[in-house]
Amino acid sequence: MIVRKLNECRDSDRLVSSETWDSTRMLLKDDSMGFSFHITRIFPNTETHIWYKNHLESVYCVSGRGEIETTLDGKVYQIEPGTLYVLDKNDEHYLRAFDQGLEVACVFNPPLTGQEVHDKEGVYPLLVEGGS
Ligand code: 9YT
Repeated sequence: MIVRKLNECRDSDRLVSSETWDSTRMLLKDDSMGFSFHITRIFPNTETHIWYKNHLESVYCVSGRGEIETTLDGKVYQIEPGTLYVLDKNDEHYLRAFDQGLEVACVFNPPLTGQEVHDKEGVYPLLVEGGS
């Protein structure tokens, strides 16, 4: 049995930060579950370019509002509490958080090890801009 508390994880090296988000990696590869689990905060009024070429990811919105735009076809999907989006095709996308920011729960397959650098993951924070 594994039991972890978000606040305790945030006080450890499980918390990683970027220009436009931070993420607490509550479950990682060395837990041997076959997936990793993260609580990620996307900062208010930001846009992040994300392309996880080597990972599948599901993202559930706990709070806040934003949108996701898939770069291949330009489709825009609204994100609100209760929305799940699934990058089942390793979809390259822009993730935008509006005024309140976003808090999301993310699952990765294969699991992250915790050592990934952003470029290797395909995460490229771009810019901070006005929100919608
Ligand atoms: C929203 C999203 O894609 N979050 C991913 C988790 C975060 N980038 C991390 O832990 O690396």
